[in-house]
Amino acid sequence: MDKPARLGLSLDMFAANAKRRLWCNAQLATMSGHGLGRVQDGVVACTGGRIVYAGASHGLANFNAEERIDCGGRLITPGLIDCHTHLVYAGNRAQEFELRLKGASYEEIARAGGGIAATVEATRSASEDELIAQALPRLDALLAEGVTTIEIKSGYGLSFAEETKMLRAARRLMQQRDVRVRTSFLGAHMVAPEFTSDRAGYVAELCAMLPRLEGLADAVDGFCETIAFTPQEIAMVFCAAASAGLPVRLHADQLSDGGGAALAARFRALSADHLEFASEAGLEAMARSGTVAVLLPGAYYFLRETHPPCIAAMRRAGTPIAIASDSNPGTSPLTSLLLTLNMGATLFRLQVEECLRGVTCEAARALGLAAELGTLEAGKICDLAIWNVREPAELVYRMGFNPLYQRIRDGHDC
Ligand code: DI6
Ligand code: FE
Repeated sequence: MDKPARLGLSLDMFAANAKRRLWCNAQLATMSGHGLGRVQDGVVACTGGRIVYAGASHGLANFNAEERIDCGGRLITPGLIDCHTHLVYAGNRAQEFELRLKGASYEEIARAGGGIAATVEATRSASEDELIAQALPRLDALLAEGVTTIEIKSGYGLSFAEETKMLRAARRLMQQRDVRVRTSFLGAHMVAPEFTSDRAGYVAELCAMLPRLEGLADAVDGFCETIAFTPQEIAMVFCAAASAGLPVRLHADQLSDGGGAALAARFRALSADHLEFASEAGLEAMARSGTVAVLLPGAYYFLRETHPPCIAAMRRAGTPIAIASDSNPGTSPLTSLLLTLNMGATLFRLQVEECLRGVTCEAARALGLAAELGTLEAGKICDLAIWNVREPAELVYRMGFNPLYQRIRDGHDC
């Protein structure tokens, strides 16, 4: 049970992609339907990188496998999806962390020129290759725990050239590692230093950037907060995103209730993220628009300046819930999705199935990829995580322990 997870590109991936492979003698958490979709004595069959069957072994008919993989009773889940990260950036903010330990608040540090601005300076000074080199160890930590898809935001460049540098670096990670990357344009993270006395000018500039991204971003994100952008400013960016044909998502109601949840719902955002201060009406509007609530317990834990989001209101409203690392240098220097699950359960009192759905099917939905990823179902891309555990709860319960046995992406070992 102790085979180390292999990282990097597997050389035979192209040949393996076409293969008819069968994983048998496994427990499954398919994540289809409403719960964990548990199957004892399950199998997953795959052809051409797609699942053709996932379920009880006795239900599989006429599959002529070229390769049969005995899983020894291990648990198979969909490959994990980290649907909110700021993985690409330069430098770190350990010194700010020390200031915060001495009593300074996040907002005080931001207003004094630290915070996001400090990372913007470091990121602008780094080349695209340097950004990749600095992101890789963080990415490797996530992949080692079964992540197969990751969302990465820009937002530390704040000019067209610097934002697109970040997005290109994020996309190029797919050439360096066996992972699927989805990118979000987060130019509306902070007003660029060149525009501090011309906020409206910066927002107009952002809107003008969107049609020029040329496929580098899969979505447009924004930071709606007293220390960042107002709902009116975000609405302008979202209108420009709609014109450019890009879906939106929002950092909403993290430090105060700015009506971000309702704003996201109004624009039918894929997700609204954080939501510590979201109103019940906002969460209800999100449920109606199918906007996923992405919870980020790492930021809540690390900042210690907020209260937990109101999970009870989300459950009452039926708001879909995902959970993500928010990996970033300022508020969540976290590169473990398994620890994120544990934090979701211990800090937010999420149930095991809410946590696991939050990094599989609901995370896929938050990225607009629910038709392709996030469950073990016929027709979906065959991204799997095979674990040295028997019970799904073990993935949430442990802290700082990695039971990954094997990662499978597009049907091949990686
Ligand atoms: N909310 C956050 O928690 C991060 N960005 C955002 O919009 C913080 C990013 C940072 O402090 O560098
Ligand atoms: Fe974030």
